[in-house]
Amino acid sequence: MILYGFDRSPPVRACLMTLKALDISFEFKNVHVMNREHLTPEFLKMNPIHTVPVLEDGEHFITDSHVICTYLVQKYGSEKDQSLYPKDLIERTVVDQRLFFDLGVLFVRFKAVTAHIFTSNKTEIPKEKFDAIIESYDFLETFLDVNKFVAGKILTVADICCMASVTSMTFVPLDPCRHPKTISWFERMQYLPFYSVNRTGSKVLVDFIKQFI
Ligand SMILES: N[C@@H](CCC(=O)N[C@@H](CS)C(=O)NCC(=O)O)C(=O)O
Repeated sequence: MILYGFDRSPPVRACLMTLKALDISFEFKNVHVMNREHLTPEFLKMNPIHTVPVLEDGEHFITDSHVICTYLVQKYGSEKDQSLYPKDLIERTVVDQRLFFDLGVLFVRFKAVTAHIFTSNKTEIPKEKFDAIIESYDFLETFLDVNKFVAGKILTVADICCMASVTSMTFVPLDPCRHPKTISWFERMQYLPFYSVNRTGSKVLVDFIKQFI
């Protein structure tokens, strides 16, 4: 099995954490987006929409981190690991909702900042983009106000995907008065054994973004 990506990318780190949580061995092939390595004919054959991560498993190429993480649990997770993507329809639907929340809200608001940095010729990042990130923290806080994890009482791939995004957005700090439950979740997640593979890439990315703030 091969994972293509680079560790500054939040979705790639979500897959790295899931692979580690499941104790799966794999090969990591660096595809550096900043060097446009995702636009080569070979990469476009694997993923025509030219995003990382891509997972190669046998003859299959699987794209989108959320899909990759749920695929990995279902195909390679032990019986105990299945709780990361519960089989119960309602529990799974809540996990899916949070995965789509990461895909459509957290990651999009993160990407609005990086897109500005890369396309605006270094002009100031508009305040609305930071406000949108704070609002996405508010949404997370409502999920975590009723449950210890983002999709319920137990850890799931939704926590892993959301964590990869939130650690990439810490150039906008969580507010202890406004987001106490999110801060507590954030701290707890960092103690989990698989978290180590998220650390370096997220720090390099956040330090890079901070230069523009
Ligand atoms: N929803 C996708 C988003 C992937 C994504 O946008 N990755 C960025 C890197 S963080 C990328 O590959 N950008 C290059 C491009 O869109 O051309 C996922 O979760 O895998």
